Amino acid sequence: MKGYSARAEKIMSRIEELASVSETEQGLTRTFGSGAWREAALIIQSWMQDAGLHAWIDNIGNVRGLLSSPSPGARTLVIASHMDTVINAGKFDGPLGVMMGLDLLEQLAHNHTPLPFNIQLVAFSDEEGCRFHTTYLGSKVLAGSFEPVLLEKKDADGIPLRNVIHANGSSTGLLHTDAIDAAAWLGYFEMHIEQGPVLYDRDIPVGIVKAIAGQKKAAITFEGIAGHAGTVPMDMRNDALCCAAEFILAVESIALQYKSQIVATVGKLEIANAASNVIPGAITCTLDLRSADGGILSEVYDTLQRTTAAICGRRNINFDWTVVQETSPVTCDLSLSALLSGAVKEAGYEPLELVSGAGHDAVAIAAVAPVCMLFVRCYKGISHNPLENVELKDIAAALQVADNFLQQMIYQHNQS
Ligand code: HGY
Ligand code: MN
Ligand code: MN
Repeated sequence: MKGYSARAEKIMSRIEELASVSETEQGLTRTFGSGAWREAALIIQSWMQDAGLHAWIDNIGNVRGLLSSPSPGARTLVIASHMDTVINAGKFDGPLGVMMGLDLLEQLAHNHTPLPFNIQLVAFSDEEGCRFHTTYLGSKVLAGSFEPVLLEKKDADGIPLRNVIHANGSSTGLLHTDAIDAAAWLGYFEMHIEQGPVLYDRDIPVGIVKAIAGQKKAAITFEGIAGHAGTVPMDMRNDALCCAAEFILAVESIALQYKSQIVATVGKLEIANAASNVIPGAITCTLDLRSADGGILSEVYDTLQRTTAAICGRRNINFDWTVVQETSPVTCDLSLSALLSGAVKEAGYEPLELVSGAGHDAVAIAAVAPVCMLFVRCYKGISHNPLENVELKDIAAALQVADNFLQQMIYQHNQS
């Protein structure tokens, strides 16, 4: 179970290969249901099969590889992360966890390690939610919490999710059969880049995730009156963009008041019928609010809604506020995290606990199973950016920790 450097190099070469599978000429973009997404799924499935796993692609596009235990009625440990990306992404966010999981199972299969529990590797099909603006589609199906209403979600071209699933040859009527029954779960383990600067600043290769921040996401539309840029006097305008600008600065200033507990981002803004000589009449933008403290999250969210109403009232602008997603903060399982902490120490590293500001598929799985996560250091914490980078030695360190963790789990279950 050694040879971590060689194993890390194989993982890195697979990550590089997946990074070349993109729906864009320049950069890496691989969103749900695209040709590149389908191509990557087939590549991952073939690697799983070569590793000796029973592999298949389910109806939501998750790529799944199973190592079965000889014990009848054995429960299942899922090791997973996602294969979809944001727009112009880095190559490690998601694929690192899948490729490290594939390596772990490849080793177990190669060594014919008798397993007291099943281990299922999953490459989730849509964690980022970039195409349909709702995240965790793949992990929700696995957890049995996929809401059929999501099938009506439309992408920027007006194509419903339902159609994309059918176009990929899958059946929306069978999505419920792809869930792992709640009683069958043993636990969930995800390896992921930290996407923050702590491990880099502390010069530690790995970290244990204590909790995952809760999120409230909204789409907000500001409706003013479009007009001629040359003829409407300044004090007679209903300029939707100026209203949105005041809203955006209010988001920043309110979040700064809670800066140690919350982050707030307006990541997308669209001007309807934009033209340099037209007073903007309609704006749509997004709000992404996160906190590990559910109370603070709700308090700031409510404050922002009231503030928005006041700004629009003063400016005589109508606004519409639509909730896109709400997820409560998730606490990782204490006993699995304790095992992970022991595995970190056994590998000779300081067991540092971190809260994840980024969302992960573990959030959806936490509803049905105990979850734990191992963070891997990334360059200056940069992520959702082509500059995202991970060093081979840190992949090797994380593999050693993950091996220790799995061996501990196997040992514990053989004792019980
Ligand atoms: O937005 C997130 O936290 C994750 O990258 N989906
Ligand atoms: Mn991710
Ligand atoms: Mn991401």
